[in-house]
Amino acid sequence: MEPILYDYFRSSAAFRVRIALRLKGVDYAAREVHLLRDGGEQHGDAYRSVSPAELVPAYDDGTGPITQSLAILEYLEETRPLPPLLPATPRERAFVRSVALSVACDIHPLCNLRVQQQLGAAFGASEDARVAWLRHWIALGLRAVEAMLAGHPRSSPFAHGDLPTMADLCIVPQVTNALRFGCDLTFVPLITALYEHAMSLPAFALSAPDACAPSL
Ligand SMILES: N[C@@H](CCC(=O)N[C@@H](CS)C(=O)NCC(=O)O)C(=O)O
Repeated sequence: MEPILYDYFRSSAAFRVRIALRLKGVDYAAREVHLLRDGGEQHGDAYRSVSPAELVPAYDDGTGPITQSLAILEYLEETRPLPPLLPATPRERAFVRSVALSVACDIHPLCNLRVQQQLGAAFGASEDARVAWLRHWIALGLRAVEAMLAGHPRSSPFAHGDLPTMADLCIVPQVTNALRFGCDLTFVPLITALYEHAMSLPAFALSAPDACAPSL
């Protein structure tokens, strides 16, 4: 069966997987789960049977749905090893994973849609307050990632040398979100250069929200 990606164009977690699928040349069918329509299609019974956590992405190649973008990336890496998204040695892989997890575990969850909705519903946070929240956590997290890159001998043009890895697949969507929310990125020059380089490549540019927005 043709693999299915349960997807939403603005989802940065799904963006990670879209890049991986393009880099690895996997043809797939995107199935939109609209995170805002009708109160959020992720909360409907149909999608809950795919993702009990009610989050995108999910990926199903016929073996049953896999949730969590990093688990999907690892699965793709094991089942479709070329081109690799992890480097050759355990120490290098640890670096790549630590950068990827810094984005996926330390920044992204604080900025998720349901967190923003709860800030408004339970604490009366205004739109401005929610944007300030997002900018705060994104800046804090990206500052850490910038320092990790600065301490790494091969952090150009990608986080680990000449080829994209899971680290870049997490950084680039996070920067896309940061730009969307008007974050000042002048204090993270390595990340900014990495983003610009990555987005000059089709696998990244064609997976970005602007390129994947559903046509009206
Ligand atoms: N850790 C999960 C995070 C998934 C996630 O939070 N997805 C967001 C979109 S980027 C979502 O579905 N949000 C829906 C909501 O907050 O209701 C992963 O990496 O896949």
